[in-house]
Amino acid sequence: MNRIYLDNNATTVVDPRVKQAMETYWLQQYGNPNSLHQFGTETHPDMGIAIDRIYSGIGASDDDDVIINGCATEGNNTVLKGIWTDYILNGDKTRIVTSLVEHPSIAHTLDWLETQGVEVVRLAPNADGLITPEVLAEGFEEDKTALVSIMWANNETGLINPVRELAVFCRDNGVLFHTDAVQAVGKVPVNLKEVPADFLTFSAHKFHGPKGVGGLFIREGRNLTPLLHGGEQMGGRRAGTVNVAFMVGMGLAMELAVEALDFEDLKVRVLRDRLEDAIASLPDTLVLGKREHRTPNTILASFKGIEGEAFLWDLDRKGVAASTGSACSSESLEADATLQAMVTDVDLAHTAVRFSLSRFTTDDEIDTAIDAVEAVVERLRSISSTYSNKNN
Ligand code: 7TS
Repeated sequence: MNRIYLDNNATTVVDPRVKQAMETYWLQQYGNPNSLHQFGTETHPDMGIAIDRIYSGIGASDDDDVIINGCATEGNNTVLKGIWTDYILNGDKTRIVTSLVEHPSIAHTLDWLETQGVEVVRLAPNADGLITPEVLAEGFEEDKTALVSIMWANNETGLINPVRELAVFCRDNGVLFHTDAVQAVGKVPVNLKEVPADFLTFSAHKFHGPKGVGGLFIREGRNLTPLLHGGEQMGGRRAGTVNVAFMVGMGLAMELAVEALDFEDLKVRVLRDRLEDAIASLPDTLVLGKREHRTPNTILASFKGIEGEAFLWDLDRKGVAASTGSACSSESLEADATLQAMVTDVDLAHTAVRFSLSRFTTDDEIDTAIDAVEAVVERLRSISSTYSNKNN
């Protein structure tokens, strides 16, 4: 059975060109880039190309910093804990403003910072599921607020926040702004020349790069105490020997993802819409979030009367991989915080399933996935007493 992967918001397949570009760093160019001998220095040109690709991919300027790190979780922790150290512990601010629908790498870090005395304001999205400047204005007191951290695109719904407006609002009010752009890079244009964010995080494995490498953009002149102290790598902003292979892989993956943005917007969107239309045409089914507000690859659907986990297991047996919201919270088998914040109907929160496509998803795969979804819905509803009682 050919397996079909529709869980690209959890992670993506590495682009074969990226894998190829990384191969030389295991057995040939394995030097430490900080070493003075040739083994070390011969890695520099490729690292320079990777950095150029990354800067150009997100529209960073030469004077900005982009720290290559281990993952977006690290980037998010670096920002939040750095802000705490620099502006709350050693400053006169008290508050970090965020949303109720952030990834656990933001939400749980802020839960911990709250135990350390940080005042955390968690904004509920508006009726469209978005955090707008109007929503932000409610939790915002510029004298108290050290940082606003709002994700660019949500990993579960695909909803895209108006990040440019949020960043402008923060800049105009003299407050630092961070955005977790993990689900935006490679799906929608991310241009830091147009979006005046101070900090931005991304992760290579969400755009067909390797797992275990990410990046943190820090705009020129912004202070941020490092999370990892040690050597002088990354200009002293993140210690630890640079993983050259992964950095090179991320650089190429970024360039390829940016090149494929039009394809993402046209081809991936068409496939997504076809799957979404088929899902939405099933009885008692709901897709969350307006299409025009979402990334082109994501569907979060709720099938009334069917537990999300039961749906996934059945679908997996038919060779189709999807997920219940975020893989980072799916082990709990509970509806996660994002869904609870997004939907008022508890039933809905327990029945939501995420389908996320990529530029490697094919027409045939979508045909097969549609057949599988229809068959699973029919089977599970036929055995679900809750559903039949409600509908008789
Ligand atoms: N931020 C967002 C918005 C994410 O979607 C994820 C991963 C991360 C941060 C963490 O990235 P990492 O580089 O540390 O792995 N999101 C998901 C998901 O939705 N399902 O599995 C992982």
